[in-house]
Amino acid sequence: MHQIIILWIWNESIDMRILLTHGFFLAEDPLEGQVMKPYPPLGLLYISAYLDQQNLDHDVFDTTFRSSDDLKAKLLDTKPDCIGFYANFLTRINILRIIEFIRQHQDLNHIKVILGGPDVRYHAENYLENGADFIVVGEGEVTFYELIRALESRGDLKKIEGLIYRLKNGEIIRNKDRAHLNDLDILPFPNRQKIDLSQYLNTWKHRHGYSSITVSTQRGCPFTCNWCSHAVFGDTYRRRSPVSVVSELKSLVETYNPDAFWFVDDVFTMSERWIDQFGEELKKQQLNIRYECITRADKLSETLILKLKNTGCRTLWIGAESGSQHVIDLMDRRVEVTQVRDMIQVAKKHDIEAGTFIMLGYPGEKIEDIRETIRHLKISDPDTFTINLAYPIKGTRLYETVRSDLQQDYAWTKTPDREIDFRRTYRRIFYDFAIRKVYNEVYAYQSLKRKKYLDFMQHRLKSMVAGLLMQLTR
Ligand code: B12
Ligand code: SF4
Repeated sequence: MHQIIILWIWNESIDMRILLTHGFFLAEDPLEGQVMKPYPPLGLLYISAYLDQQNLDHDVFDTTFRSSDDLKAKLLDTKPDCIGFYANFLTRINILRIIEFIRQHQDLNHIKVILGGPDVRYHAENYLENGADFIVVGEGEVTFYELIRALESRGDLKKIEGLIYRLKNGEIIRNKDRAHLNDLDILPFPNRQKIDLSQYLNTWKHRHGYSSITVSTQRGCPFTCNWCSHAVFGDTYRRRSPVSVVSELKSLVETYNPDAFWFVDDVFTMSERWIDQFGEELKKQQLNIRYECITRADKLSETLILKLKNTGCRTLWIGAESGSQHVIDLMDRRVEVTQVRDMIQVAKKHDIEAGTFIMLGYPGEKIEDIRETIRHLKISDPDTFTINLAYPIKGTRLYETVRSDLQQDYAWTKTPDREIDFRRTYRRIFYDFAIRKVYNEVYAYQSLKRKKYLDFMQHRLKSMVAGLLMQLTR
């Protein structure tokens, strides 16, 4: 009898009640509310699918269409044993507030708080100091699962790769990094049935006239762009098989029938062979889709663009970030601006909507470079483009470059990285006008080309005013 009791104590393990969530509240974010292109947190749904595969019961609370009060009410109502957050730098502030709520609430402060996602690798210490218990760096599926099992059975935390945590004496333990998953096909498809995907589809349809679902086919990017965060998937390039991808697409069409897909991959055309096999598999499984993807001009050719078109690509985003080769080189983007122009033109020639991204305010960029960017946009004439101000994400080479020039009052708990300022070539306000100048100058040019004279005049006027303000504030 004695022996049985000892054995029972030895094996004692508790089932943890797990809640997976994130801290993005669409209605509380005016900027994202303007764009209104919400997508579910795919990484979280990958974790959820993996837990299901391992028969680990859990709940997912998708915050996108809810409020922070809803999440707090959910916590008070269910009192989980552990909560897993997806964190990026934009959601950090919301997540810290929720953690504070958990820590201050008597009924909740037992909860083990686990964080993963792109923001946590380089801010692990900060998060631990602000109430988190565990930080999962890199790919989260296996690490999160092993952590839960270890917590349930009081297992050895030291053995869990990819984990950072704090001992009672305050010492921070950083376990060995977990090796990247080589075979992505072993992962189950994201657990979209755990959330109400129709809210996303309806929002898209209502606002943009079509619905869209995200799918991930690759992990990692071996390129070197200085401002880009590689905190999760590193510099590798790993890809699912076309068979697996097409099977997922097919099941999504059968379940949700979206109008389009967005491949969230960093460089969709990294391998032409993969695109060929993808095309063959779509034919084999008799699937017609329409999709949008992102790539680099040096990973494109006219032949490849035609192949993309044949597989259903309707919008192709080709990154350049600047129209000035000098700035592109400073960014270590490793692409020729002329290639970008050519590929935008070729995509348009084949009736694929071409988009491009522009970043202003990169260290070393001068007013002449901004003029070059305007010229570049006029020549390449993309169907759509976005402009943002360069900001340093911790862990990137850009961050290291501007580290000593960061604004003094940068408060990690209150400032998302995109608001961090550093000493730039010109004053901060100059760039607000520069962004307006670029948009309006290019829109004016495009309006004239399309014989929309009234639009031309309006944009031209705005461009002139913005140019004047640039001169006054530089
Ligand atoms: C698609 C995408 C978007 C889409 C959709 C966002 C969404 N809801 O999914 C849109 C356009 C809306 C978007 C917006 C933004 N994005 Co974005 N986006 C991406 C992109 C290209 C793919 C994301 C993705 O689905 N990846 C695939 C999944 C499987 O990976 P994952 O989410 O990282 O998940 C893994 C791990 O992080 C971890 N994990 C994830 N969640 C959890 C939870 C727990 C508990 C644990 C333990 C582990 C864990 O395990 C997962 C599986 O291995 C990434 C780049 C990239 N390659 O990942 C950038 C990226 C995530 N975005 C980024 C940024 C900066 C933004 C914005 C802040 C930009 C802005 N507007 O200023 C906004 C934030 C919006 C928001 N709502 O939070 C940065 C994040 C940098 C950082 N350190 O925070 C990235 C990394 C781009 C980059 N290289 O710089 N984005
Ligand atoms: S910007 Fe794109 S190509 Fe450059 S490193 Fe990031 S993911 Fe790779």
